[in-house]
Amino acid sequence: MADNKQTYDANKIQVLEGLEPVRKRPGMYIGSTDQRGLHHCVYEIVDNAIDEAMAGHCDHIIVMLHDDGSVSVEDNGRGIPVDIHPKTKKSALETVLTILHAGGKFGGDDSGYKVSGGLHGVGSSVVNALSSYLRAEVYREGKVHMQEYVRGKPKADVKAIGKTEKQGTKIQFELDSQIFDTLEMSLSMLLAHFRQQAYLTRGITISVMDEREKRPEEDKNLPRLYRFHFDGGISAYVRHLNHDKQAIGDVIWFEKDEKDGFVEVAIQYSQAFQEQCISFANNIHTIEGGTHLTGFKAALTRTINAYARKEGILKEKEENLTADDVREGLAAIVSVRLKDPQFEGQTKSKLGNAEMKAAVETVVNEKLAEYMEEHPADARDVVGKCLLAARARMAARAARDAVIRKGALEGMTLPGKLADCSSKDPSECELFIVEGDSAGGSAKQGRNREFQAILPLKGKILNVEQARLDKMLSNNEVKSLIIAMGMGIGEVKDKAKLRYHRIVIMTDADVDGAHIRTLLLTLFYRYFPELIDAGQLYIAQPPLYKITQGKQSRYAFTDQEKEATLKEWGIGQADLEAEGEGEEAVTEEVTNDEKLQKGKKTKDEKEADKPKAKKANIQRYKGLGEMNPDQLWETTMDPKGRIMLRVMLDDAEQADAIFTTLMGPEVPPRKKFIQTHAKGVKNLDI
Ligand code: 2B7
Repeated sequence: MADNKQTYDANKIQVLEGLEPVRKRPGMYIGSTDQRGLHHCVYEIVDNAIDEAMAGHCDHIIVMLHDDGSVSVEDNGRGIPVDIHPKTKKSALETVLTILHAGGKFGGDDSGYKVSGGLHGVGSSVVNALSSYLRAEVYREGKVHMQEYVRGKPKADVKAIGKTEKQGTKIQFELDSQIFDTLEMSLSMLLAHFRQQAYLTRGITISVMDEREKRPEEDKNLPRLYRFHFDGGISAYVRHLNHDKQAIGDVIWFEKDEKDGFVEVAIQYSQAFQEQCISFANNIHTIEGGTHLTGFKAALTRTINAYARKEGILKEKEENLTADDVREGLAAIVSVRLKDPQFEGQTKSKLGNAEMKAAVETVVNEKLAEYMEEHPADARDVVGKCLLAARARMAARAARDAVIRKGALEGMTLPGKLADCSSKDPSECELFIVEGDSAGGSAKQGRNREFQAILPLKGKILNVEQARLDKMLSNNEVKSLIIAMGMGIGEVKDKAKLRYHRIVIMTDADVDGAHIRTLLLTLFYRYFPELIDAGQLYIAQPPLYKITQGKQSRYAFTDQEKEATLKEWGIGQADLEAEGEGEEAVTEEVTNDEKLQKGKKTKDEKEADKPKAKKANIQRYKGLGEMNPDQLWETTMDPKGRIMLRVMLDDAEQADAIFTTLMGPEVPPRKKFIQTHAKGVKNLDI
């Protein structure tokens, strides 16, 4: 009896846990308190609406970014119940929003594993805890019910505030500046997520509206209204992934309920070389893959080999196609739903449930074989593509082996133009990849040689999107970079040997610089994605302007910052030197000697020393080489003052689409991209 009582109490305590722990350790619940965590909160609320949709009660979700900084999410589901819950003596609505681990208790029908998201319904209370204000409205049985909260605490009981014909739930919340480092949402990142979620739940509509007056730089050119609706679900997703590639056959789609979970797969081949397999467990993007993906790959290899043998396309003496061969040019979505997903790995984005390997394998073996039987023409084209990949692989391997054997990488001495740092502890070392010798010179003199290494690259590097590994390795710029990084590439890659834990791309703020940056990003995205996943790749942000007035001067990193400074210092057009040369006053070019002489004052700095009434001057930096080493250090390289963008692959397939468009062999889509984005290119230097 005593035991029983204890268990009962323990259960009760667990069920009734309040929200204090969430505010104390927000990272435990939402991962982080940076922008990612901020977005995560929006996703948690939307996940509940998606669950309601997956239960078959809701088909439209509206997400709004309001001008006051709040976000609202509305669905047309059944509405969260508002009647009093017997245990908590509070309304179900209040219970869902104020009690941790209350999730699932009000699910009504036991929908089992048909859930999205990671927090299983505790998400709403977590978001409530982290919001300085939250307002819930429930439209149910003809009435509007409402409750407001401040930092998770109800201001009053739920009350009926009016009548309505509507059904559903609306939650509006303002995340708490006491908790988050930033409150600025990135529309582009939210959109990528909602688009993905809409693909995964076919038939639902997710509308997104951005009503903010002040928008972050990256959102400035985006429309304010979006509507994601895909009747084709993940088939449409695959079609989207291949939209500018040359497809081979139709999208192959199938789904099946297995005893351990639900499996849905869509695949389509194209003439591309790269593969794109994106996997999900309960709508969560499993970036690191896991058992479901392993099962998929195994079944794909097995089924295609079996078919090729049976049809005599693969001769008796020929070797089997490898797993890599059957994935060249493959776009695939693997989506599973299961009761108790276990997420493992560095970023908790790898599915660990062993039973899902067999589940996916069984379904794909059965359904893919069936499809190939029924569509022999497509099946032959697919096998043909895989055979081509196999032949290319064998040829490339021979070539690459020769390159590697010749010692192109291993045991090769560091490239001569690398100015290495003195520290040998990779965790504190940084490698700056700099465009051109003159910028390289400034960087070499300006750096802290203790932990910063400089690798100047000359001119255009190879476009790796269109080259195979063996050709890539014969390109000197690429080779220098790979040797400098020290971790090898392809089959001989070993991340433990990476010599710098931060890799920084530092290019000019002009069109050439942007091109080189894209080429480098393509190289990293295709061949070193683990560095991007680990957050070790950065883009340096050199200033665009230096504004000087009298003795004071300031750097501006964007046009907005420049304008703000001019305003703050009361500088009008008339106060600028060298008027009449377009919008900005252009100063004389700084000579090379001045650039390279460390510490020596540049002409305009000397000018600035002279007492002058109000005359002001704007120096526009066209390239890194125009900055003297001190300036480059102070503005761009000094860890204390610099701003660097971390390259992230939150939206890997979007990046893939951009790389394919910009770097791939097809000209028309590239032209289109450049035209539609040309407006966004500022400071176009021609
Ligand atoms: C596990 C908890 C969180 N819930 C319900 C019912 C409907 C419902 C919800 C929701 C986000 C923003 C607008 C069930 C489930 C709570 O119990 S949560 N709709 N939408 C939502 O949060 N949207 C429900 C059974 C019968 N009637 C209603």
